[in-house]
Formats: sequence, structure tokens, C-alpha cells
Amino acid sequence: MARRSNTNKNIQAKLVLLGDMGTGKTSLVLRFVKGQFSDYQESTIGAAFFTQVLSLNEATIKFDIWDTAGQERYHSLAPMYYRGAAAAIVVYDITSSESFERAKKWVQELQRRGNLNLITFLVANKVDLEEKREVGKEEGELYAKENGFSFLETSAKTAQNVNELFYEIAKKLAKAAPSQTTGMKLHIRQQESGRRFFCCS
Ligand SMILES: Nc1nc2c(ncn2[C@@H]2O[C@H](COP(=O)(O)OP(=O)(O)OP(=O)(O)O)[C@@H](O)[C@H]2O)c(=O)[nH]1
Ligand SMILES: [Mg+2]
Repeated sequence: MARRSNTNKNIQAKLVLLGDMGTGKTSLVLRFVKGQFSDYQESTIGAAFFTQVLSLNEATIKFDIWDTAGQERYHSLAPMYYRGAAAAIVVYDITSSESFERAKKWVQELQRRGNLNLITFLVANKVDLEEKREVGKEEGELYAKENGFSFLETSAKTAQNVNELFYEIAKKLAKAAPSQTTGMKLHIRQQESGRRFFCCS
């Protein structure tokens, strides 16, 4: 019989999506948050903000999602969005080698300037367009492995691996969070009641 856990953690985590324009960052987020997809998704201006709550057995994760704009002219804004982030998703499009090269640049930038404990996924999107594939799965997988990132191939269009992606991140966040409980069993005097585990360190 399932026992109700009294060690449930409430975790609020900042998540950022980075990657070339048109790779499907907004589409992945909209698939996850709203269960929707549009063939005519507009290019993001600056950045867009979304929230979504995901419940696991061991924790409830509230994602604060920053969906950045891939157009080069917005590049200088990116640090604002990945600073203090607990997790990052670097997206490329399997039909564009150029977007894979751009993803590698993001990986390097995160390694130079991102949080050391950042949970990072390299995501190869648009796997529904297999006939137009320019970047092999092994290529992406290998690059992710070499850099200590997790890797997934997704399709925002068919929803393949999209929920899995966010669940994987949630599980890693739950694992990384201190085991001390918050939220569920708080004492009024406890000073850290409003603290975000992943903010601003
Ligand atoms: N076939 C297919 N098309 C996709 C997929 N994901 C996104 N698209 C399409 O690709 C185009 C770009 O998607 P966006 O989600 O706007 O890409 P983005 O990375 O947010 O782009 P920027 O906001 O400019 O950085 C849109 O026309 C989407 O419909 C996918 O998995 N499969
Ligand atoms: Mg976008």
C-alpha cells in the first residue's frame, strides 16, 4: 500500500531555455504548459515567462520558465535569464547543423558563466522531421556526454519526449534539493519559510 510521504518537498526552480531562433523553444514550453502546438509559432521578442507545477511522489516542483529569444540581437540579454537558474535546456533543431553549432556555443557560454550546479539538458527537437535530418542522434548524444549534460530527442509537434524532458529535470531538482522539508511541515517561527532553494546563490 502506498504510504503518504511526509517528506514532500516544495521546490521553486528557475528554468531557462536557450538556443538558436526557430529551434522550437517556445513550442516545447507551450506543449508542456498548455498541451498545444502551432505550425505558425511567432518568433519570441526578448523573452517570455511561463509557470508550471509538476508533482512527483517525492516533491512538488514549481517551474519559473524563461523562454529566451534566439535571434542574435537578443543574445546580450541571455545572462539575465540564466543567472540564478537551477536548470537549463539548450535546444537545437535536428534539421539544421547550424543550430547544432549554435547550441555548442550556448553550452560553452553556460560552462563559462552559468551556475556550477546547473542541471542542463541538450535537446534535439523536431524529430518528426526525420527525412530532413542533418544532425545524427549519436552526434548530439556524444556531445552532451562529453560535456556532462543529459540528452533527449523531442518533438514539440508530436509531443514526443516533451513531458519526459520536464519530468527528468524535476526528478533531478528533487534529488538535488536539500532533504529538509519546506512548506508542508513549516513551523511559524522557521525563518526560511519563503526561501527559494535555487535562487541567487
Ligand atoms: N515539425 C516541427 N516543427 C516545429 C517543432 N517545434 C517547433 N516547430 C516549428 O518551428 C518554428 C519555430 O518554433 P518556435 O517555437 O517559435 O522556435 P523558437 O526557438 O522559440 O524561436 P525564437 O523564439 O525565434 O528563438 C515554428 O514554425 C514551429 O511551428 C517540432 O518539433 N516539429
Ligand atoms: Mg520562441
